[in-house]
Amino acid sequence: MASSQKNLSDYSSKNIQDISNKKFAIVVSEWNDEVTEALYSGAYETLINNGADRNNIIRKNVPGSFELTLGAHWMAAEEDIDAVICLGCVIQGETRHFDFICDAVAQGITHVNLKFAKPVIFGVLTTDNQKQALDRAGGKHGNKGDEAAITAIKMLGF
Ligand code: DLZ
Repeated sequence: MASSQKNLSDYSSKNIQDISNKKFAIVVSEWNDEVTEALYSGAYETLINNGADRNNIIRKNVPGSFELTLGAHWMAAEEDIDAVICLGCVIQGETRHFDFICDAVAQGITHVNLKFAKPVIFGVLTTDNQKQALDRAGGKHGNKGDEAAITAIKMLGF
């Protein structure tokens, strides 16, 4: 297991369960793809390391983080999907675009959670620059993709 990959037991002894029959959708934003691909690798490997079946992990791409909400909605609407993990990276620019995207995706994902009563995980980095993002996508601050996967597993054990 790579050093950035986590098992559930690294975080907590609670909610450990068999996820071999659980079906996951991972929705990945293509913006800042160096970061989001690293988040995806972390999330995917963490699901596998905790017992998920690779045939039960579906990946879908969306153009940007703003589209994560609709991508998550489409996946959560599938009856056989147990949890959705949304991965994105929004980097502060010179305009207020950052604020609009961050607010929209946070509220949108919250709404999808409640509409479908399924875990829909907010694995979106919101950083000042790319370095901060890479530090959190397998760098010195770990991998938020791992944490998003662990969060999904823990919520399935609720
Ligand atoms: C337009 C835009 C900008 C400026 N920055 C980002 C970003 O840092 N991260 C991200 O995921 N997406 C960005 N986008 C694209 C928007 O999320 C969205 O795809 C477009 O506004 C079209 O709806």
